[in-house]
Amino acid sequence: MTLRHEAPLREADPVVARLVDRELARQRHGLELIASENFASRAVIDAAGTPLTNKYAEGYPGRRYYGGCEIVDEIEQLAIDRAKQLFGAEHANVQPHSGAQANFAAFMAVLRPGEPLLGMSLPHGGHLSHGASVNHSGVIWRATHYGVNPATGRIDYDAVRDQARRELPWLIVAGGSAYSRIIDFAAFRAIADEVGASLLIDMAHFAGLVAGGVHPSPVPHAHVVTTTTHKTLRGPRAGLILCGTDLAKAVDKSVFPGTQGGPLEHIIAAKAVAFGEALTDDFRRYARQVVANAKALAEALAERGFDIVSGGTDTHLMLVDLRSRQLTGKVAEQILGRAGITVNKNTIPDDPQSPFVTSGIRLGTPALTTRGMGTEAMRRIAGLIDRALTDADDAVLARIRHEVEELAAAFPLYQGVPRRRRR
Ligand code: DSN
Repeated sequence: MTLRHEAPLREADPVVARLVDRELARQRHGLELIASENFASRAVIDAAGTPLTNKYAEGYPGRRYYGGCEIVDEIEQLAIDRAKQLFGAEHANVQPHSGAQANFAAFMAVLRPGEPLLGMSLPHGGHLSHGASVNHSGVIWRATHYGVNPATGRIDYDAVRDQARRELPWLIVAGGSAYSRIIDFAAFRAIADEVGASLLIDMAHFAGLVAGGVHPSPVPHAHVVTTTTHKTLRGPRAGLILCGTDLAKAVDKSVFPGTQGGPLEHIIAAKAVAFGEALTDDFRRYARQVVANAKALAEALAERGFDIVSGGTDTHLMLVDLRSRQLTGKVAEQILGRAGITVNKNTIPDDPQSPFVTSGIRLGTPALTTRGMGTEAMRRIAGLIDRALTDADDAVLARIRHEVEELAAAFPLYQGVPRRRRR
């Protein structure tokens, strides 16, 4: 092996190393309010960056298509066992590379192409992979969508029942990426049972809150539960499927060989680490604080005159309707970005603007809570957001950016990841 092959990134490829440094600095010095992002622990990142990436392991523990899998078998089994314990599930498939991959495999396990599904509409807070027309799920399956009640910003379960009776879907999908209220899983199951549909809950956004015991679990209600592992759950960027033993074989076959080849065992090791972390009391405290912070941020923004869709939040996220401020989501995202506050523009229910412009922004507290911020910091951040969106003058934004950097510095991130010294 050449010396170069053994060299650390900084020496082997300074161009990439410098870009990684710049991204780390961006994460350290700004305020991360994207609701789907978080800061994985050093242990999760370490596990993801291991020589496990070298190993092919198509198949499942004890049933692989390659030799030399005895150690990755133990790793994958550990991840499976921890996922089952964490969520009280009968079966876990830890191989999906992402949430969208998990959804595709789970849909294929319970539906054939062309069959009807009913999911939450993307502009009302659903997800692309739930049958949106621009996603292959909307091409492969006959998808129809329910939304939220425009007056309340909440799911109207009677309206969903009426729609299900009309459409007769074979799969009902609940969960999404911009719905801030606790979903009534029992109501969805009753609707699914009435029309003879399977029920899939995508808990990608709130999985960490379920794990931390501050949000009801969809597992007892759904036939299949899918999730990402990197949002509130704070693991590596990847996916997970949970189901009962009745669907275990169909789900496993649908992930491999149905939709994926070799599993990413380095990421599965990182999932095992994250599931282990999520089983601790520390994580339960973290999940409680995520929700308390979201409520504090939503309340402080509302006090400053911002319209929060549905009037608040039960979870880690909120959707801010900016129409009363005469701002689009696109412009607000850019202004806040200049102040060092990272958010994403987001459609609001029945948005008059296009998805590239939007009338809202989505804010979430998982990442800042990981840094140790509490409700006082949230109130301060609401003030910074208000000032930036009231007067987007360069000098004002520069002053706010300075305050953002001060606040970020008071809650250090990845202190143990210093620049490596040259040998
Ligand atoms: N992109 C994710 C989110 O931001 O919610 C969903 O896939």
